[in-house]
Amino acid sequence: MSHELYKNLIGGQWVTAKTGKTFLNINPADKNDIVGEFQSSGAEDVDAAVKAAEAAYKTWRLVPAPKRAEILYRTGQLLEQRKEQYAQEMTREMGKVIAETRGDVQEAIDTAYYMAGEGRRLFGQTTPSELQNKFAMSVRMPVGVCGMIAPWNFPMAIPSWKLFPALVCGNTCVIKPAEDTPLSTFNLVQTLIDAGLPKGVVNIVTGYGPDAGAPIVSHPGVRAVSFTGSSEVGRIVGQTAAANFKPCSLEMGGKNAMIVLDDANLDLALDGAVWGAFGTAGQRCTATSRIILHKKIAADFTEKLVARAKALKVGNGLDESTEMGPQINEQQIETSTKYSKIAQDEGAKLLCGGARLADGPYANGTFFAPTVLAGVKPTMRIAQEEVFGPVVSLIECSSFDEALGIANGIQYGLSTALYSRDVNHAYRAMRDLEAGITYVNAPTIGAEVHLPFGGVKQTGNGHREGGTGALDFYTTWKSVYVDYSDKLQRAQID
Ligand code: UN1
Repeated sequence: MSHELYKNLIGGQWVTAKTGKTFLNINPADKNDIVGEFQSSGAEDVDAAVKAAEAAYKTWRLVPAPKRAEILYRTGQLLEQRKEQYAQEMTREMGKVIAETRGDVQEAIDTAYYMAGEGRRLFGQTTPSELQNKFAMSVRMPVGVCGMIAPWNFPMAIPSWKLFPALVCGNTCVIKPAEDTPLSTFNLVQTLIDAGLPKGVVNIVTGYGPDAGAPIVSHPGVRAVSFTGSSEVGRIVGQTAAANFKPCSLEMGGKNAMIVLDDANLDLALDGAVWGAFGTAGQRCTATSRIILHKKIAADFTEKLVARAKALKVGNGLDESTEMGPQINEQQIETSTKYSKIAQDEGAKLLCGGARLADGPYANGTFFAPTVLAGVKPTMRIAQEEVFGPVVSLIECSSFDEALGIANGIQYGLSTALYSRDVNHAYRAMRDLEAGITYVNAPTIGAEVHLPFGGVKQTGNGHREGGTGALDFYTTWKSVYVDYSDKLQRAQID
């Protein structure tokens, strides 16, 4: 089967990498289906992309923000028209089911409209001056060239969280999509171009992280870095950025807990657990990977969850009736297999799954069976470490206080959920769960783009994507004083 060759986008031109090397983008549901061939870029390619972004910045920063926003509105409209095509292509490269890839494109559409609205706000502040006939204000200024490193699990939504706020604020960008899912970033950026984005404002460089991502982080021309991925890589990105005094936004791992108390609506909690743990085949940083069950309802809930997990239809995500697609690649299969084994070695009980699906329709893909582990203790590795697969651990508790302690007893703090009918419990969850996101009577996944997204502890470094937090990252405050007294006025002295 022939496939298309994609090139880097630098200064509005499609160019091959200086390395002369390429890599293949493979459909995880069918390894014989090659989605495309992409450039394996290196430092030289990154340097050219940064220079193009620096050149474009000179004019882009002067385009009025409402005009920059018009391009985002048109991008939103075009994405609506192209939603089905882009969703199909995303399922082909990433594997998640078509309903979810439509949702991924929808998240980019929502972000386009939300950030376009900011073009007519981008509010600053006026503040009284301590001196007469002097005016003081703080205005948001763009940062400059922003470097972006995106993950494979939300191949269009997450690049849109990074690109759209950066653009409306007047920055130019160099983005490196994940190696497993570059096509969706190409589709997103092509849409921006079709909507009127000038040349060089967004540049794409594809390739392997250490070769193409690292030079973005360390390049002196890149003024801010936004990274979504593992905590392991995020630590390196953060340290490199810090060594160069660059603002750096890190969104990393999770080990998200759902607490189900004995006063919960159990059917609702069950629906939430299935969606939270097995949606996107567990490959969300917000995925439910620990379910903390009150012992009074544990047996009943466990039995029903296992029945639901076993009944899930796993397969090619392009089939509308499929409920769970493949894992992204062999490495993720290895991780899910390894952790299923570690859990059992630690004393957990495997109730279903725990292994790759390799027969018949699964033979050419990277499919893993929905996995439920019971009898998990909070200190076990399976309860502490991120798997990023369809593997969920059940932990029993005797009280709400104990559940809160277990939920908080990890290094991560992204998303959390509580199922309870008691309003007092709901407010305590809001206050006491150590996480960037808490849901009450809803699963740990499904954040909306106009609210801050991010986490505490080793999940992030304090920045937020989504909401106005994104504007804080992609702008820098400038304080401006205008003295109209026609004389020297000395602050703190006169
Ligand atoms: C991620 O898992 O990296 O909240 C992002 C959610 C989605 C975004 C997840 N809207 O589950």
